[in-house]
Amino acid sequence: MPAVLSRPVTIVVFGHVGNGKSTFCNTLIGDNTGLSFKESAAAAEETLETVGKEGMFDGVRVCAIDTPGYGGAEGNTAKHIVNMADFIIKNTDVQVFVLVLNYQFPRFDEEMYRFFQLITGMYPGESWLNHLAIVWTRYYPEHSNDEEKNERMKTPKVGIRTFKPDITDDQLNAIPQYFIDSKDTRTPGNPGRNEIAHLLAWAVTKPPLKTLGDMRVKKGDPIIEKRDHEVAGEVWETGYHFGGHKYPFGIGPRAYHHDVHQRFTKIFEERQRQEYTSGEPTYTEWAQVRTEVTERIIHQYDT
Ligand SMILES: Nc1nc2c(ncn2[C@@H]2O[C@H](COP(=O)(O)OP(=O)(O)OP(=O)(O)O)[C@@H](O)[C@H]2O)c(=O)[nH]1
Ligand SMILES: [Mg+2]
Repeated sequence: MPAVLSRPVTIVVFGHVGNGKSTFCNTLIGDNTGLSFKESAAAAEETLETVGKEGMFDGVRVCAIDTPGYGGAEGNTAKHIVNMADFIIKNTDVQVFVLVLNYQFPRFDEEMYRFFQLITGMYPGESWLNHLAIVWTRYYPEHSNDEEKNERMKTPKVGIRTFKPDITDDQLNAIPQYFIDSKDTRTPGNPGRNEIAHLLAWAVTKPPLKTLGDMRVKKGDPIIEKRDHEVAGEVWETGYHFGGHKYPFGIGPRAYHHDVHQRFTKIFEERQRQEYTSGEPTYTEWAQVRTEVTERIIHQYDT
């Protein structure tokens, strides 16, 4: 057996919630049942713990480390991220990081920058970006073309340049990008498998990244310290209700027996305020959480 196979190629898989990290990890370790790493069902059942598992992909030993996705509803609290950082820091075999992006919904946002900062903080003496690859999931070749593919490939480049403005074009172009549809990559002969084989051939050449060993996530790392809700206030709407329809007050048919004055209160609550150990708080978008309706009969007709 070649020396290179005596230990598994060790890969950390990260990216936004639901982009297909766990599914990809299962493919990487040759688990066609999809049971090794918990894949989310239609609605959501996210990976919350960082887990590493070993298996084989076409004769290559692989250790895949699955992480909780960024941007989860509430699962991704500081606790899970600290766990993940701890797990990765202690694993001195990590060779490469794979960022999983969704071909159907490309994005590289602020949350991603924090993840990049976090990883940068783990490998102080290393240019870990040389150990980074991109895997695009939900890539359906029959519904795409080269132009679109090239557009997609710019997304992480633009993002990474924003994160690290002094990165050169050559460095950015050296970050390999692969395209798969995880629904098919478990079928032998699928082009996605070829992409993964290329990814592994690249990963195998990367020596393990050197961490600071038992380094703890230090103050100044972008870890969420505090998270709380802020309430924006309330928006009031009054209306008139008849036969299941709503009309602005004063317009609409008169009810046969009674008019009902209905007051809708839309409560625009909740944006989340997050405070990082490193500095400024950030906010999520305002989200409307509920509508309250109160009713009062304002006129009772004689029958
Ligand atoms: N068609 C298609 N579906 C995919 C692909 N990758 C993932 N999915 C589906 O997307 C859903 C989410 O996949 P997961 O692997 O659980 O995603 P995840 O990134 O691990 O999600 P979290 O753990 O919640 O962050 C599952 O229903 C997968 O079957 C893909 O390449 N093509
Ligand atoms: Mg998952």
